Amino acid sequence: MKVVYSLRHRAHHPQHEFESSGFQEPFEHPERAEIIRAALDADHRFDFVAPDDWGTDPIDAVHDPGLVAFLATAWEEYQQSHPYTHDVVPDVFHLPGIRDGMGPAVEPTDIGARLGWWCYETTTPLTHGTYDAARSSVDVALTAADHVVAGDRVAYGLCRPPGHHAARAVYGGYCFFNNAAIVAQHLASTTGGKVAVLDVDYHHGNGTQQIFYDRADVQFVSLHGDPQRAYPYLTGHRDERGTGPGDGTTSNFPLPAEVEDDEYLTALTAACGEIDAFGAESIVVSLGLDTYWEDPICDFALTADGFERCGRLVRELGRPTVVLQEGGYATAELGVNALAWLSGVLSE
Ligand code: OKP
Ligand code: ZN
Repeated sequence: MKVVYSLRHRAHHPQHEFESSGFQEPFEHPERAEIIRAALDADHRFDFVAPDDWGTDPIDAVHDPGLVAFLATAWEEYQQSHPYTHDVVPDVFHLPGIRDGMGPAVEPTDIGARLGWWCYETTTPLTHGTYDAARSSVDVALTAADHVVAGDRVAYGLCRPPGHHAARAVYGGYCFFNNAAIVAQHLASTTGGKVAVLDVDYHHGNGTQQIFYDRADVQFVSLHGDPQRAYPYLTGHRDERGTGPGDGTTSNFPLPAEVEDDEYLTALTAACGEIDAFGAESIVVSLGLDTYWEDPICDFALTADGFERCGRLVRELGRPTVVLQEGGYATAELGVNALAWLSGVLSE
């Protein structure tokens, strides 16, 4: 299996994460990707390839072009008023209630205010190298997709930073550009066939769902912690099924805390059934490993053996598959867990 990896991910390395009313050590840090790289590198079944440069057009195909333009210069612009700031974070957010009944807001010109226009929460700092790392994550994802278009049954993009919380015109949740959505759009437009995004990260992929919510040709299927208790709280309920031409092309499986392998695999079997019924010709997997029992910020209870079984189920769908890394914060176990999931998807 091809593994697409770039060391440019390391340029995104926040010092702090403002979460639960305090500064934490960032959960989303460079070591995550390096642990996975080392585990796959030591296994002869994986061939490492470097990403190509895809430019910004595939990003602008799913995001507001203003988002790319903003992220390209925001960190440097912020230094002019706040020199030597390592982690740039918004402090005033664009919530619709501010102008309730007074018509829509217009984008401010102040850089601090623009941060809260494009970003929706406080745990996703911009650093000096964030834009470069986020661009490389997209390149990694698209290059993995390209190998699948060229005939590989499956390819893995070791994306970092992750992408599935980035919506059309806002970033957040450790995500800047929605790697999975960019790949799904690329596959839909280059192959002309139906595409399914299967999101198995613990957190609901609100960004991917939103981008394709009215689309008949791209399905979004997600298993995740119930938004009643789990980030991002506002999306991922069972009754969110798509809209307009996309009515029925979104499927959500919110799950209870402490869910174990067997119960999870039952839900995943149902999710795969929906993909089969939709008639997807290719599949993009948003692979979060934060469903692991020891994950420090989540509450599922999957094991490495469960991950292997999950990979097998996806394999049984028998479609060309692009697997993209999303979350997973039990750092020491990430290599073993990625290896387990990918071994499952490689099985015969
Ligand atoms: C990214 B991915 C809640 C803070 C939530 C953001 C979590 C982003 C997860 N108090 N912090 O889906 O793994
Ligand atoms: Zn997650």
